[in-house]
This record gives sequence, C-alpha cells and structure tokens, in this order.
Amino acid sequence: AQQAPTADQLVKGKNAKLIVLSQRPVVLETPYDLLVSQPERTPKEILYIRNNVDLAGYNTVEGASLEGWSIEVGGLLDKPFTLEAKELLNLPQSEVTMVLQCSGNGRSLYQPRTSGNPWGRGGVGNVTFRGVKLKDLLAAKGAKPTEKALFITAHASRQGGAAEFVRSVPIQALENALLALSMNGEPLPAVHGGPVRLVFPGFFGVNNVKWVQKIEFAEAENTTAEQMPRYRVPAIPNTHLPFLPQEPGGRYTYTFATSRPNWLVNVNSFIFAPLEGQTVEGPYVRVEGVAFNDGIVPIVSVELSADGGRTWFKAELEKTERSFGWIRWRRTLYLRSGAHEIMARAWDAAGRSQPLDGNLAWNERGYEWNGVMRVRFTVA
Ligand code: MSS
Repeated sequence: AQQAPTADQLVKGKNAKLIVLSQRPVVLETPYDLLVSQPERTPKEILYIRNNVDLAGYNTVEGASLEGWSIEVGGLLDKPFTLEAKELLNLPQSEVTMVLQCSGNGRSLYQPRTSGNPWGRGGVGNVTFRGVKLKDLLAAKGAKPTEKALFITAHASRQGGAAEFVRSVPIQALENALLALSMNGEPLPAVHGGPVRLVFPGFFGVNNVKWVQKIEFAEAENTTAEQMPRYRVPAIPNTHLPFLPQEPGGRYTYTFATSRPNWLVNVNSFIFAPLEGQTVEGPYVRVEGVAFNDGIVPIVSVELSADGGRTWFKAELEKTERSFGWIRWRRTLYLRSGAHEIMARAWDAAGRSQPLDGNLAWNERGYEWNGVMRVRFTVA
C-alpha cells in the first residue's frame, strides 16, 4: 500500500495506483501492469505525469478553459502575432497518435544509480492528440519563419507565479508540430497541458510544452536550465554516434559542444506479455508487446530471443508504415516447462536498433534508456 497522499489525491481523476515519484512538482508513474492492460491507447486516468514546474490549479484530468488564454507567436517570424487560443477552434483540425515518453523513462535500470526521478518503464504512453498544426496556423496568419530561424522555442505559462519552463527543438519539427486541444477524443486534461499544449510527434516528452503561452522562432537553442545542462546526453555533435559512452558513475561537463538535447525518441520495444515473474501455460507461449521510434522511418522488425541472444525469431508486426505511435507485435514461441528469459529488440528501416547492454548509454542524469528488454518467467 502507498503512503498518502496517493495519486488520485494529488491529481483529481488519476488512478490511485499510479506510483508517486514526487508530490511537488507532481511526478506519477504508470505501474507496468496497468500500462500493458491498455495496449492500444493509454487512457488519461493512467497516463504518467512529469511536471518540472506545476501550474497552480491545473492538477486535474478535466479540461481547462480556453477563455482568456492567449499565445504570442514571434521571434524570427516575418509577421509576429498574438492569438486568442479559442480562435484555434475555427481552424482545420489535425490528429496524431504518438508515444509520449519521458526521456528519463527506464532511468532506474542504469547502474550505478543516476540522479533524477527513479522511473521504471512506466514513464510512457500512447495517446492521440487533436488540434491545429502550427504550420496551418502560420499559413492562416500569413506568417513565415525567416531564413535565420533554426529552432522553435516554446515557453509555458507563468501564471500564478510559476517558474519558467522553456524548450527548443529544431525547425524541422515544424512539419508535425501540433497545438493540441484534445487528447484521446476528450478535452486535453489540464494536468497534461490543457487548454493548449505544443506537441512535437517523434520527440521526447520534455519537448512537448504544456500550457503553451509563447512560441518563438530562434537562431539558437534557448539557454535556460531545461535546455542546458538538463535534458541532454554526452555526444559529439554532428556525428552519427547516438551518444558518447561514459565511465559509469563519472562526471561530465555539458556544453553545446559536448552534448546534444533529448530530442528524437530512440528505437525501443517493450514486452507486454508474459510479465516478469509470471507462470504461464506451455509449451506454446504467446509473447507480445509494442515497439516505436521517432516516426521518421518505419519499424521493420522486432526480434525475440529465448537463449540469451544466440538465436532470434521475428515477431509479426501490426503494421509496417512509419508511425509516431507505438506498433504492436506478437509471436508464439515453443518453450519447455521451466524458467525462461526472453529478450526483445526492435529495428527500424534506417538500421537503428537497441543496445544489448543498455548501460552503455550511462549518463549522470539517466536519460534515453533503450537497452534490450529482458523478462524472466516460468512455463508450467
Ligand atoms: N511542460 C511544462 N509546461 N512544464 C513541465 O514541467 N515537463 C515536461 C513536458 N512538458 C513539463 C512540460 C516533461 S520532462 C515531460 S516527460 C512531459 O511534459 C510529461 O508530460 P505529461 O503530460 O505525461 O505529464 Mo521528461 O522528458
């Protein structure tokens, strides 16, 4: 049993079983068995929450009023403007199903322990956002970013004296950027950024700024703490090394030249069944789960191994088109009675996959874990 206050006491309408990682700011993790119980879409009642900065009065899954909410759009834009957020209701609406995943998801798997909230694997969900594409809004206003605009910087509301929360993403993110007004067919829950959230499909959670108040086109990344030194991994910029391996437990100096931000979601896969520690009927055991990447190219295979990686079997994929949402996979394996360990590894069309040893990416804040998942269970 959890200590009070429980998740439902912290955020109205949340499932009481969510794991409270922090009360202030509120950080709630979805227990793994609840996550896997909804493999299509993650409902608002169980979707994880990660706030760096709480917004007073917004701790509920109910929607928030658009009345009086305005958004400044400017910076390196030929025609800056201020938008009354309710104008968004009169513009063409678009929808995207995407993985919303904290870049700290899986952090507790890093050894030795890193700083930050000790997420298991429940800092993730698959949700459908609906709203107005930022590029459609710009077109409706007849506004264009100038040639110098290389980044989009979004600022959250500071109403009620909230501390600043600011993130920058590359200008290419404009293609799919969406000013979301709803989630899973209902008004966007206030705690998930309602009334308006700027979402960037394919980008890690941190970039999806809730309660968006100001959008700037910029020549450089913003320099507030959420952009530097936080939410970055050691890297050699402009190389295709995904991360620069560190001595686990060591210290690193994060600068724009020695690191890169947690932007594109890396390839990942989760085993949804069997669950760790379960006993299942054999010898035919159905193994299933989900896989995803940044949506730039499709996931082309998910492989399963029951012998520590010596041999791999291909799972059947739900779909082979590129997708910002997770895709489901399944495969029936023949397994003798006794103890087993299954591994799952996804590949995408660009040849990107997951490290067998996720700890290779160890970094002191524990970001971007995508090591191959292993599950131990017993066949009766
Ligand atoms: N936004 C704002 N405004 N604030 C804050 O704090 N956070 C981040 C995002 N956005 C924030 C924001 C993070 S960091 C994350 S993950 C996300 O969000 C989450 O979401 P939800 O809705 O689930 O809570 Mo990590 O990478």
